[in-house]
Amino acid sequence: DFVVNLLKHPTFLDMSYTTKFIDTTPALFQFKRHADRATKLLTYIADITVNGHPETAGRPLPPAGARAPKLPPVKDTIAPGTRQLLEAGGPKAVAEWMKDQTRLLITDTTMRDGHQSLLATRMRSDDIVRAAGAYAANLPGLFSVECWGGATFDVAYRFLQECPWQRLRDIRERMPNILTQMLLRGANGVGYTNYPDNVVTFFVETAAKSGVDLFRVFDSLNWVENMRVAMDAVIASGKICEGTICYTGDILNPDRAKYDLKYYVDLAKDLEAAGAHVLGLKDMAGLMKPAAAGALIRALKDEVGLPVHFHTHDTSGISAASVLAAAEAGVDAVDAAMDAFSGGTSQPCLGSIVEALAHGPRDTGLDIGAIRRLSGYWEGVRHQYAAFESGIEAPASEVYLHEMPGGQFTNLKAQARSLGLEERWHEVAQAYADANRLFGDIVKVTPSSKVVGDMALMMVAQGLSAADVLDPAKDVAFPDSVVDMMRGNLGQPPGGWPAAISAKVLKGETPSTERPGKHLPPVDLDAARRDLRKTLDDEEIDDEDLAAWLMYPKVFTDYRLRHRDYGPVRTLPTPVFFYGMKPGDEVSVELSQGKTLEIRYQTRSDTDEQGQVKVFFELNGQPRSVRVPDRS
Ligand code: BTN
Ligand code: 3PY
Ligand code: ZN
Repeated sequence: DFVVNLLKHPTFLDMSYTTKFIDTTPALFQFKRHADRATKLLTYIADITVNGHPETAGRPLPPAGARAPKLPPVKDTIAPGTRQLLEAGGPKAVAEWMKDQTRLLITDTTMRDGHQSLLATRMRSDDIVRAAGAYAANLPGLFSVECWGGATFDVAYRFLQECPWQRLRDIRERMPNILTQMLLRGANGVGYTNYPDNVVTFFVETAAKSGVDLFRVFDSLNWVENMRVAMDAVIASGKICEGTICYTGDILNPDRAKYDLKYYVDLAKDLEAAGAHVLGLKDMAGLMKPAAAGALIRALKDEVGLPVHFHTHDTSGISAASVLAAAEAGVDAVDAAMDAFSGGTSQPCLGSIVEALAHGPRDTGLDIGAIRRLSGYWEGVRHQYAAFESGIEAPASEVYLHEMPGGQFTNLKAQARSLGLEERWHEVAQAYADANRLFGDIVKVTPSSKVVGDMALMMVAQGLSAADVLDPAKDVAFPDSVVDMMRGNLGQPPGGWPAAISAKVLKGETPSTERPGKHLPPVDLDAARRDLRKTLDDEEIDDEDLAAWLMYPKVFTDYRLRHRDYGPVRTLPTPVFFYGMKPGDEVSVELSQGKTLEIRYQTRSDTDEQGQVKVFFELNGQPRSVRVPDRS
């Protein structure tokens, strides 16, 4: 029962189950509310220095002697790129241009899926934005840079205490020539549930204004009906709509006939008819074997008029072979991650794909030296996040059994650990496969993948087999997410939900088979903005804030309340943010253009009778001290 309660606990459900000291001691920072930004930052640094950061406690440290990530020399001119094509000719011109290229077009996913899949999405804006100018100048021939959406949106607010919109605007400003790409979960936006149509539309409009050029839109059950609102909003905004198929099963395996070649080709035609400019082929778990990639892409190129953009994950270790097969079959663009952020649950290796195709018909034309040098920067960045490494040591063919998306794998492993099931991981993997079959063999990608994961953890924790789950004589307490999905609140899978599991979960309740958004009343945006302003003591609420709050009311307000206390912590270097400072350390922090703080840590006092520690700094040459509670 402990496990069922935990699985049903709201913080577990919304994925904020990481314990955070600050949530349990809200009064801690109250008195600093009106302090200036520098004092807030010094207090934050002092607190982390004395008490550590809750997210890195007990986790591996960055390698001893790791040096700060160093950017390569950046060329002093920025050549025009795909962004200029979009501006000059609009999305259809970009699509036509894609089809005209003989070279293979490359998307770099490092800033989104790369760290989402390898480092629990924890990469901070400071490390990302710093690289954007080098991409613009040194790699202007990239097709796009995936840098926004998916899990990066809520993780920025929730765990990094920074604004994802500012990240987007900063990237856009420094990288004006390459398309920025985001991952949008259709009617689920960047969240885990269906939102009202006008909320989805408002989010897309705001993202388009703040700098997204290409929206990869998918639905977690491949239900095109549930993608239209998001796709229409992208099309209306003048940006590129990449209508996306999620790939599951195995088109080569007659036992997986539910997802055969015809299924995917029909889906592609539906997406083309729905107005997609580009066809996305999203292999989120890395299941597309090389021969399948060749056959599927040949069929799509033959039967659909759209350029095809292939995305995969390297969990199996052979995804680069699929990319090469796709290239051979005529795919227009593929995703890859910079070498230092590639492999494993992430994308295949960008530099190696460029090398493999060099001097052949699909030569990417990218500068391999520029790629190596930028990857050197990313290597330094990755070292800073050792605390978030998953510890996966080798490729795993087990992925073909469980079919977990790369972005979920490490997350589910962490959940299993928090339930004391880490040693039973292979049972979790088997249960995940069993749960998938119970649900009728569905597409597993956020948010449907989370439901299958919840179900798998429950089955392992309670020792239930698939037969036990269906046994009418056995009372099973299903996770709330499972009940929600069976009610129809994530939409409909091909063929509907199996009667057996539906009846057992819903106990006679009639599920909805309509599009969830059809029944969600529109949100009054003006009233919502006024309410939010009231909650935040009349602080200014712009469209970006409102769009965030509509999807994540608690996550967003908590972020804003913490911001009053911590100040602009996004400006701190990553090691300082996660580990504080050591005596003699000195950092330079750019608060805004032209306003820089030189912060030098000197020393700290012993803990006094009130449990407080006094921490001594030099701020721009002047002595300053702050007091923080010792909770260590
Ligand atoms: C977050 O984890 O919500 C954002 C990072 C800030 C965590 C701070 S560090 C100072 C204070 N002490 C904690 O244990 N948490 C907050
Ligand atoms: C996400 O939705 O965050 C994903 O990465 C799905 O693959
Ligand atoms: Zn992915």
